[in-house]
Amino acid sequence: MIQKFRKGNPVETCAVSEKIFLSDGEIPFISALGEGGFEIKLADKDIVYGLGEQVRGINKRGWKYTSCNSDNCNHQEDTHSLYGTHNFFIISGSRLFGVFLDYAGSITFDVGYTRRDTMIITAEDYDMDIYIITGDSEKDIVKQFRKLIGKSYIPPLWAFGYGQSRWGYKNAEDIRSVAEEYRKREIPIDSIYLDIDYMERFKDFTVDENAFPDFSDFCSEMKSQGIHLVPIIDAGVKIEEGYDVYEEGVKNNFFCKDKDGNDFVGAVWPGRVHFPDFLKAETREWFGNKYSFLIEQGIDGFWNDMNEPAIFYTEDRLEAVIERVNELSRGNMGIYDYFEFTGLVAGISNNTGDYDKFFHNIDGKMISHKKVHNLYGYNMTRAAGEAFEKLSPDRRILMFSRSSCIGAHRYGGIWQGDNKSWWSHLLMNLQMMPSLNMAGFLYTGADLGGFGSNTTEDLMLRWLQLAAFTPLMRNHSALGTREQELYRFSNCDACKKMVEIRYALIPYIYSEYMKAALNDEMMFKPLAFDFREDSSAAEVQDQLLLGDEIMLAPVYTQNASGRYVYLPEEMTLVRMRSADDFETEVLPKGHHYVRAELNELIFFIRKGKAIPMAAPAKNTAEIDYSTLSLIGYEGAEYLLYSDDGISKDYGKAENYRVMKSKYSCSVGLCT
Ligand code: MIG
Repeated sequence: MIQKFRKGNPVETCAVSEKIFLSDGEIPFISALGEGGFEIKLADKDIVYGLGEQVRGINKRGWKYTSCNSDNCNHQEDTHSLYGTHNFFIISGSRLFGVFLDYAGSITFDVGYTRRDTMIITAEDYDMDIYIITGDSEKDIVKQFRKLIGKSYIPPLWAFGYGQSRWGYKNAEDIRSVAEEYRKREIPIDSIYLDIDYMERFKDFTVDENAFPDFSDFCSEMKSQGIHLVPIIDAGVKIEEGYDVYEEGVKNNFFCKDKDGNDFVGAVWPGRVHFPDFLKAETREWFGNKYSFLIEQGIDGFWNDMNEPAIFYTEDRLEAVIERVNELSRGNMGIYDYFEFTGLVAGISNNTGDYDKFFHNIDGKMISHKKVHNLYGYNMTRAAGEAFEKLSPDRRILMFSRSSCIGAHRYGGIWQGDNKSWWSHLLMNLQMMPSLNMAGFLYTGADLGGFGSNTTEDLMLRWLQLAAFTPLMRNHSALGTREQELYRFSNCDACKKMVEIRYALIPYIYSEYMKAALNDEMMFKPLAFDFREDSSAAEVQDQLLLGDEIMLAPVYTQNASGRYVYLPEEMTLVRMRSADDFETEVLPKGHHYVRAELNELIFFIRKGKAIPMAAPAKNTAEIDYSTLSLIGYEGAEYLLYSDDGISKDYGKAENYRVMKSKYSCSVGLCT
């Protein structure tokens, strides 16, 4: 059951796509605080699931999280905000209920941080809709919530293939050489990403003609090798006379305004920019149609970046800081002056104080950006998604964004932002999957190998063993870091085998993705969502269930040749060195130490279940669905979903077929 309550006069966020009538009376489970906030009592063993893109464990208890979309490349235990806002959580234990706060501004969830037995929710103001969802189980609550917010975005099948990206590829030659190196070693690949350097001086919807002399020919050349190019689009539009996007935006009042009604100026990669007012339908339509510039040249996938929006500086803040720094540096700088100086300089970028310097036009009213901050990236992606419906009515286009809010899940996926090449971020990648699924984001994954800092070949190999299962499987790294294309490493052959395993698993991964999307379900679940009565399962923070068939328990520590795993029931361990070199072993319910050498990917098949596997393929187009095998338990059935992977008339009866395994598979493949 879903109950909706309203406080004050909320901004329409379009997070919810089903109309629900307001309930009268008291809000259950939540009590009001004097200042306008809320509190929820937590019993000793209550678990708090959700909050989407946030640091820390699957159980969110014991920290303070703020929904305020931030371009923050420090994803640490003490981080409060990342790029997305997903104000949905479930409390499970002494009571079971879900809460969604439909709100566009900054909001803080103190989940037993100040007092272990209390969750305290405070916001900038209390103009918000509050949804309380009750149900039989966590899964039931998630399903009701997902129905409320509308169907999740569905990408093309090729977006489930391996993608290679790096900030620093400069021109067609660089891209060709990446493709060539993968081809030479026969490592499967479906996509190569174009980061900001493909543009002419970082201008959206331009291509640098020196770097890519004939872009559409280059797209076809890559397509003929089975490779999709995926360009980045940034939120800020460069201020430059003669640049059509800038000029049209100014002429039609498509940009956010400052307090005097002038187009607001910020600085990002292109230098001085205006920010499109994506909260306006006309701006969305205009900006969304601009993607056709690239679609017409053969592009069928995009990633939207810098859309929190990230602001390197605003001119007035920069001036004020420089002035103060000049004052401070006159004479001998005392130690406190020195700290003021470093603090001021460090605080120039992405300063939340800049959010009330610009305004959106919502139904003719000027609304401070601060009040609707978390809707910005969402509406950039929505602009693209709405336009794609018209520009490409019959064929899916890949879209994923950095910033998001609930609602954006209908238009695209998200990647998990600027992580680092740290072992702890491999674990974080895993821990974020279920909370993102709860919020409707199914197409997701982290920068494989780590974005910032230098990766190592063992981290890459272990990360591949998790990313082999995430819908987005993209190796991406930052300018200036160690190069991390798989062919850079001495263990390239082992890495290649992990990618081959991914391709063998794609029929299963795609099938589970589609079932989750079409039925408003989670693809990745905490163990306790299926093993509700098992108090040991409730504690597990480093394993996940994938669909109803698999349990994941990747190794995420360095120099380990195995790990402890908890099995909530008997399962079959699968230890794979390559798609056709693996062994299986039935393990009883309980705690186990499971061996997994560096080159061995381990996962578990649940009791009585089986999963389909394909023969390894060079890319998704070559996966042979006619010769799938099942591995798993004797007599197990698997409901396979498959379709052409590109058209939009999914979910027809003929897309489903039941596969049945005839033999016990503890000795290997069987059909
Ligand atoms: O200020 O486009 O998260 O994936 O490589 C950095 C350059 C801007 C941030 C994205 C990252 C991308 C990078 N971008």
